[in-house]
Amino acid sequence: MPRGGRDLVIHQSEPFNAGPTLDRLVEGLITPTERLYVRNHAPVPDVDPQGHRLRVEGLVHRPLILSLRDLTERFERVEVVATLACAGNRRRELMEVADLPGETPWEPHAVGTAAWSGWRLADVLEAADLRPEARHLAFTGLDAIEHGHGRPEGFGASIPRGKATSPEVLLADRVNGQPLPPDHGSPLRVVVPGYIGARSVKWLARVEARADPSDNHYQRHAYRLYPPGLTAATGSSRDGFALGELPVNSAICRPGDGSRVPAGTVTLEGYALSAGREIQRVDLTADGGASWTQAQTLEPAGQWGWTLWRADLALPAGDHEIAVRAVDAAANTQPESAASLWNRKGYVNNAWHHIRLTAR
Ligand SMILES: Nc1nc2c(c(=O)[nH]1)N[C@H]1C(S)=C(S)[C@@H](COP(=O)(O)O)O[C@H]1N2
Ligand SMILES: [Mo]
Repeated sequence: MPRGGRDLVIHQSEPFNAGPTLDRLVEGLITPTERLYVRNHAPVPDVDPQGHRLRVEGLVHRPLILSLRDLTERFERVEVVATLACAGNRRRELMEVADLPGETPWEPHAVGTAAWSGWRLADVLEAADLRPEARHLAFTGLDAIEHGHGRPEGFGASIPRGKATSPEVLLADRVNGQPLPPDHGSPLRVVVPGYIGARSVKWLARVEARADPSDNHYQRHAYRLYPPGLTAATGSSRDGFALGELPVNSAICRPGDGSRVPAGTVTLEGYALSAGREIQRVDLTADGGASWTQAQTLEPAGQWGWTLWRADLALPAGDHEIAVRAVDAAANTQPESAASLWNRKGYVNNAWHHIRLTAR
């Protein structure tokens, strides 16, 4: 798929990092493939689907080498609607609190919802027959990433065995009814619904059953949540913990921040999501949290998809600051301030999302 002609805001062109305009993000429950955000750490590898082989090895009784045809013939094809969100989604707001040198200032657009299809990782692991000592499943991609030390390595991640054997985790070769485009991991990727996007490894070459989490840079050192106060100058990359499940989050996508709107009833729209939990409520405030209006939540996109919402607020002429927060089925909700969440890599900002509007 050509990269030009898409409605994406480009943060970096090589490696490609881009997300849709917020206005178009919530046009439908399913995000059209050309409007899915792209987060690449290195140039897209050119992988021939026919020649591609997936190795499943490590702590298994029966190591496997699988072509796409083997996957098709041996395993049941399933489709899962899932929202993927980058750990760096909404980082720009954290960068307003304190600088994060070298990091991408993502708007709330590093998120998208698609119908992923392929095979259950659980079924493939059953065929490989995991040994009892296997506690983590590690994934490696075919991209070649330079860290400035040692040889280039493929992007990697791992997830715990319990998640890896859950039915929603896929080895996917299709998205929204079409083969995966190169930017999204052609010909095969992992899709881990409910986890930070970084665990959904693209251009997947290898699944390794291990006793411990992956040693790959992106599992061991990056994508960790650091405690407050730790900066690049203090602490080591063993501080903090490796991120997995996403927290409850929401954002206002329409109207855009800074818009002028006619005074009176203003309709706001956006999304809310929580890792596999139902969104029970979406609250909006125009007075800093003194009073709240409940949004109407539209049909959710299944257990692993986001919930779109819409709310009508009465706004008299003047300047307004509107904030949103969501509440999930476990009563998890979002903290008020981004300042309280600032962390050294700028991950998982789920503070109330604000926009400014001028009504006249
Ligand atoms: N091989 C590989 N897999 C990868 C990445 C990558 O750079 N290389 N980026 C990860 C990150 S950080 C995210 S958020 C998602 C983004 O998936 P998308 O580009 O299909 O939206 O892919 C993940 N999988
Ligand atoms: Mo990410």
